[in-house]
Amino acid sequence: MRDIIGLVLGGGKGSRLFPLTAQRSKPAVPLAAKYRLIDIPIANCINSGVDRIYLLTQFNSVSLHRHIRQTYNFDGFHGGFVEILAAQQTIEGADWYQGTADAVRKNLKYIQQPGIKHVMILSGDQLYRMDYRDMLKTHLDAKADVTIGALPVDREAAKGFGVMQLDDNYQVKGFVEKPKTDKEIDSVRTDPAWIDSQGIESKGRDCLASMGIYLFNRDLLVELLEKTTHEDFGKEVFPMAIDTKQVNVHLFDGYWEDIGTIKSFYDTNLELANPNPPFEFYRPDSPIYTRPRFLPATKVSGTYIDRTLIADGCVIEEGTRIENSVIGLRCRIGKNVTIKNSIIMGADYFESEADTDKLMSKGTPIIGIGDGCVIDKSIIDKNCRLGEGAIVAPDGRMDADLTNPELYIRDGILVAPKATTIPPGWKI
Ligand code: ADQ
Ligand code: ADP
Repeated sequence: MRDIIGLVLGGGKGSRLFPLTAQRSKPAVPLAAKYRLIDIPIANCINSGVDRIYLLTQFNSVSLHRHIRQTYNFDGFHGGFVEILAAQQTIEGADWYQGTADAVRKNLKYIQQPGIKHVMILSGDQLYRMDYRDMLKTHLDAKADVTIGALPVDREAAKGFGVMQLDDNYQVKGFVEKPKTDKEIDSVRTDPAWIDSQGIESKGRDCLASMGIYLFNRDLLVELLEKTTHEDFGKEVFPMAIDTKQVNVHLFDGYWEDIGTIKSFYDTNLELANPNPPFEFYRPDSPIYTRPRFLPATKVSGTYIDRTLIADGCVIEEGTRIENSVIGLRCRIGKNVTIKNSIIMGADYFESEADTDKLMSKGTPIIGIGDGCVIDKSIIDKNCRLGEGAIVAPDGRMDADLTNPELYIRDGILVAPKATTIPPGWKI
């Protein structure tokens, strides 16, 4: 694996995860109580022996930089690194990455360094565990130019992906990005019997979806990007490359979720709080890493808690009830609070007693969830202040932008952006 580098595509405009991406770049969005999105592809790289990793992102938020710097330190003998390649500091400028291929093109100089033969291109917003060594083996055995991770999906799901069709030599001969009509899907359909013949139960699935995981021969990648102005891999690069290059697939049938929208992010996080979650963050042979923090254990008293993940450094007081939820780092949850079906991301820091005394004397809520609050179907980003007795829930609304306080409802989920203050007694 010494001749491979990993390139993680850390986010376009981030609009599908807004407002979680309002103040931070997408890779820094907190996940599963104590991780961040970027920890997933980086862990897969490290556990597969890919230890030279570039992270392409649109803006380099302070929290992303701190997280990478404090988490991923390789020793000097090892030669590994994780480096952030940010398009720029803000989203308005001219150098914004225009698409996935354009983002890679703008960083070709890093790929062209000596000793690199293969480039692994990964998405920054997916939850899965994969050993990329298996994918490299598939790629080398087939003497392929490019290998694409492929997941069998049904026709309905296929509409959200790049869909591939293979010829008799297992090479990709058809590629349609996000097919809309049945006719388009039929044009790239795969016989389920073929999927069964590969040792994967097709269970009615008749499409091969691109997982957005690409292994390129370095020189070919450079050639494809230098000779064209294609902006996107799925929309332009692959549909063109399949005519002239050997594009293969690496089949995968494990747990894999795209977490690039508020709805999928919410559903995936809550699924992780189940007693038997579909994805385990800890596995001795391939753990997911994150920043080591020196936080005290969580303190809980007189509380009913069910199907919930709770991170370190929280204080949860009496009479509180928490169900089917994710509670992030340093959460302060007051008395007689009800939290259901929600993600509370926690806080970046603990407020001192002097600070909280001052805030309370002015009637400003302190960071955390005030006594008597009720929270349902919501995502409360970090450092929010919920005043006593606030009722935070979408109240049946599906999509709305609220002001004063600034809150957003997306797909029936209420989202409070980072550091929002919700006054005591507030309700929608
Ligand atoms: P999408 O996920 O819709 O489809 P895209 O929006 O291009 O594709 O995102 C791919 C990854 O690149 C994501 O991690 C995204 O955040 C990141 N990204 C997007 N634009 C970027 C930019 N300008 N700069 C940096 N990073 C950027 C893709 C493929 C499909 C495939 C699905 C699988 O196009 O063929 O089926 O991924 O999820
Ligand atoms: P995480 O712990 O989730 O990785 P961050 O990296 O965003 O969170 O920030 C956590 C650390 O940053 C805290 O331990 C603290 O040292 C510092 N920090 C961030 N914001 C503040 C703030 N407003 N005041 C004081 N310290 C802060």
